[in-house]
Amino acid sequence: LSLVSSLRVGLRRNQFFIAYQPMIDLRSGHCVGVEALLRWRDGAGELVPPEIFIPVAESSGLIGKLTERVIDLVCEDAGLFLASHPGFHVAINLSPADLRSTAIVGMLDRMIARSGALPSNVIVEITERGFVDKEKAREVIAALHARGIEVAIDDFGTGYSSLSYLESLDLDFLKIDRSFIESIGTGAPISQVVSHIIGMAHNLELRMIAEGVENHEQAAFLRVRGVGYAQGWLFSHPASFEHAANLHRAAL
Ligand code: G
Ligand code: G
Ligand code: MN
Ligand code: NA
Repeated sequence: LSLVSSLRVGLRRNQFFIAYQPMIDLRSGHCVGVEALLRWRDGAGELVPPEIFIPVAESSGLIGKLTERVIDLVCEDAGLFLASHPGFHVAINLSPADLRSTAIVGMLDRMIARSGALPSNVIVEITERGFVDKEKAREVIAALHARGIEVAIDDFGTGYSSLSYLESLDLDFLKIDRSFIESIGTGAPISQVVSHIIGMAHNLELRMIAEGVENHEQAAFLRVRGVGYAQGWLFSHPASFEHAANLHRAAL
């Protein structure tokens, strides 16, 4: 069976689920949201990494169905909690193809209507990887903003034409890629880049979410430079939604 047909089977047989990685407010240390990370346990019971199946879904045209499934799963797992926690965020990863039409806006509208969540509960993460139609992307982002849904640029600095995208798209958050966070405190040339990215985000008035924070030194470095939010193994691995909800409740 090809990977594409296995993906189709996986959709039919509900082999997909979401791991939620807590997002921490670096000033308070509280869990203020999650990123939804798609997981696939295939017919043989193996966990297939998203780095393998997302590109296949993208190139085969299945990604729209997969994104729709992610939104449905988030609604099931988190809908009730979101409806009663207006300040809590759930970040959903979109593929570049999801920004080629406004269908994604309808999917998110339905999720919000069904769950009673507020648009302000939702962040969508976009990536410049494979971006084609920038005008359409701007239209989709404008429609999301009109509802109060915020937009983050993911994997920043790992793609190409990053700077021109930052300037020309109306964004709310910049996610600092793990590859930059790893370099903090190592003295490696790349470690200089983190400070530049942070300065640039401040200039553009973008809030920041650091990815892959693994130790206190990295967290402190980011906090003193005004990075608001972080994810990473220092705080929590991706886990069940309940795990993140408990972290949030524990902080209250
Ligand atoms: O935690 P993890 O190994 O799952 O993430 C691997 C990559 O897969 C990340 O780049 C992440 O952005 C991507 N990814 C995870 N979930 C989704 C999803 O629901 N949709 C898309 N398009 N990408 C995802
Ligand atoms: O959407 P994105 O490209 O950011 O996907 C995040 C990926 O990074 C996921 O695969 C997730 O499991 C992984 N990850 C999350 N936190 C850490 C961390 O602290 N260290 C490392 N090495 N990987 C992490
Ligand atoms: Mn992401
Ligand atoms: Na990323």
